This record gives sequence, C-alpha cells and structure tokens, in this order.
Amino acid sequence: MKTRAAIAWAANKPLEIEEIDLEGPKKGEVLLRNVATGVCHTDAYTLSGADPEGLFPSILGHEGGAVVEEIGPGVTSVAVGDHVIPLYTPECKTCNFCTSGKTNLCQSIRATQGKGLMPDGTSRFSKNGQPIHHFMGTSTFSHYTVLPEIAVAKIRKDAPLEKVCLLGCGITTGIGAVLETAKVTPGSTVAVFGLGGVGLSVIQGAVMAKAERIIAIDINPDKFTFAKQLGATDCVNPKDYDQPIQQVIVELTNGGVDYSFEAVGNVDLMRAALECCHKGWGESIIIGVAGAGQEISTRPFQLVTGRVWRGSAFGGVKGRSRLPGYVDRYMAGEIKVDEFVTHVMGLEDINHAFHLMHEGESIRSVIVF
Ligand code: NAD
Ligand code: AHE
Ligand code: ZN
Repeated sequence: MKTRAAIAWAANKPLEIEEIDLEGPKKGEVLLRNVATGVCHTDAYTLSGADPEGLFPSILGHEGGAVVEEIGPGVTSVAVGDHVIPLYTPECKTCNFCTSGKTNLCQSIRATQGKGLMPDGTSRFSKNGQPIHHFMGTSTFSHYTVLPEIAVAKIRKDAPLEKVCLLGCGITTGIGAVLETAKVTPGSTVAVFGLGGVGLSVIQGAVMAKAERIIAIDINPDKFTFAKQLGATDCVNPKDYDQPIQQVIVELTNGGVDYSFEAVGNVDLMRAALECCHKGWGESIIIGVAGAGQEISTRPFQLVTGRVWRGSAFGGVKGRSRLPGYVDRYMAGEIKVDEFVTHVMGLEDINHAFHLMHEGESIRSVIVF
C-alpha cells in the first residue's frame, strides 16, 4: 500500500513529506494507522546525526497513538480496531530480560530494531524500490506503519489518541523514572535538570511520590511557570550563578538532594546531577541521551562516599503490562497530559515542530494525521 510519511533522507536536513510504499504485516506483525504523534527530543537528536545508531534514510517518530488496521498471521493479542500505543521498548514476556523481573528492557528484537529493520531483517518501507529504515521500531512519522505485535500496548478506546500519544515516550519516561526507577520516597528532596516534556514529567512523578521539595533547573526561564504549576517548589537558572550548579544545589539543600534526574542529554550536566546528590545516599538518574563519542566522568570518590548513578529508559515501564494503567491514570485526572501539548499541526508542518523545540518555544508539538 501507499502511505504518507516524513522522510529523514540525511542528517541535519529537513524531513520531506512524501508518499512511499509500505508492505503489509507479516507473521506476528500488525498494520497501524497513526492518528497522532508527539515529537520528542530524541527524534531531533537522531536527525542531528549525533545518534551512533542513527540511520538514513529513515522514518523517525516514536510517540504515537494508533488504531490497528490489519493483523498478520499468528497475531493474538490485538484485533482490528483496537487502539494502541507503539512501544519502542517492546515486551515479549518470554526473553530473559522480560522474565528477570529486574528491567523493562526486552531484548527479543533489539538487534534488528537498532539496525532499522523488522525482526525478519527487512524493512516494510521503500520508495521506488529503495528501502527506508524504520526508527526505534515505531516510525510514527508515517500515517501507516507496521510493528511487531509485541511492540504495541492495547489501551482503552475512550482515551484521546491525540493526547495519550505523549504517554508513548516523554511523559511516561519522566514519571516512570521517579516511580519505577528511583522509587522516590515521601518527604524526599528532588532536583530535575531540564524542563522539557521529560523533565516536567519528572516533576509530576515527584509530586505523585509525595516529594517535599522539588528543584527545577533550566537555562530557559520561560519553563519555570509550568514547572511551578506542576509542583516545583524552587526554580533555578544556572546562568544566574557564578559557582558550578552542583554547588548551588548542595548549598540550597543543606548537603544535597536525595534524588536527581538529568533530562537534557548533556554529559557535564549529568556530572552536576550526580554531584548535587547527598553524600551517603543520594541517587542520580540519567534520562537524557548523549551523542556519539561523549562520556560521563566524575571522581570515583563521589560513588565511594555513597552517591549512586543510575539510568532509565522509558521510565523503567513495561509497555504492554503497565502502560494501559498510565492511560487509566490520565483518564482519572491523576496524570497531566493535555497541558503538555503546546502546539498541534499537520504532518506537512513537522519541520516547524523541530524548530519550536530547538527554540525552546514548545513543550510538545503533536502531529495529527
Ligand atoms: P526538550 O528539548 O523538550 O527539553 C530539554 C530541556 O533542557 C529544555 O527545556 C532546555 O532548555 C533544557 N536545557 C538545555 N540545556 C540545558 C542546560 N545546560 N542546563 C539546564 N537545562 C538545559 O527535551 P525532552 O523531549 O524533554 O528530552 C530530554 C532528554 O531526554 C533528551 O536528551 C531526550 O533525548 C531524552 N529522552 C530520554 C528518554 C529515555 O527513555 N531515557 C526518553 C525520552 C527522552
Ligand atoms: N541509540 C542511542 C541511544 C538512544 C537511547 O538511549 N534511547 C532510549 C530511549 S530515548 C526515547 O526518547 C532507550 O530506550 N534506550 C534503550 C535502548 O535499548 O535503546 C545510542 O547511544 O546508541
Ligand atoms: Zn522520546
């Protein structure tokens, strides 16, 4: 069949909206009609050429809300007409990662996913016979896309797909990093570096975890109003200080925070986030993704003296088992999503969504097909 999609032909070039060819679902696969997709900073990161796994040409996008249009042979867990959220972290429920009880990082199709291919080693997308890569196993910047059955979370049909698409990455990632990865305890002090869709959702998660003090840090002070509305108790702009930001936070908290979260993707900030943690017990969670060749560093003494460095992908959330519950919590008014949608546009304007993100003018742009 044909589908309209935004193609990333090369790094750092605007996406091009074109009609391309899409092969139907094979065994264990489903054809999805995307209704809406968010634009996450990770899409911009890969488009920039900084992603060591970045491939071109490809169809980016991983924050979708979709309807199942067709199922391939052997598909049992979803049916035509079901509403789903595509999962870049699938959940096969049988690999040793899934059964470990220790991680959400299902590895059953990770190798082919990282190569921009479906599990059988081929792409479903092409243009004039030239294959186009999938991205993160989801490629939600295409009206129609094909995914393995294990990479879709079936959700309730009354949830608006043009909103809950944001639960496909940014919002779940931020909340999950607090509740599932760090397991922030009531009364804690939390610092969050970066107030995009992810960092602002860390604030939501910290409020849900009953953190007492939530310090929001960003170099763009325009982000502070929404951060405070969500529950940040302090807003700090590193540009207002001469000292390193970790020193500012340690002084502000009489010794450091219980938990910190890096939601920018800047390795210097990752160090600051670790070093603003309290001696003896403070935990820092890396959420941001850093470019090829970049590395983190700190004095080992920081860890010897009890600080803990951890990371979180998709907030540690197992998509098929747990994401429907996040949708329920949104529908019950316990998770804010609507407020994160600052811009809505058609696929033809998707490059503007990237522009708004780079200018710090949006929290999330939602593309409606
Ligand atoms: P975003 O672009 O919407 O927000 C980033 C924020 O960081 C902006 O408000 C910006 O002003 C701020 N910032 C930039 N430099 C800063 C600095 N030096 N100090 C303080 N703040 C600074 O991005 P997003 O969509 O919220 O994503 C944030 C990061 O998380 C990205 O690296 C993204 O790739 C990553 N991410 C990771 C996961 C995961 O599963 N680990 C999931 C989603 C996104
Ligand atoms: N491909 C990059 C890493 C990118 C990355 O870390 N992706 C996150 C999700 S970001 C969503 O916005 C993730 O889930 N990572 C786990 C995984 O298996 O990819 C690189 O550095 O190679
Ligand atoms: Zn994302």
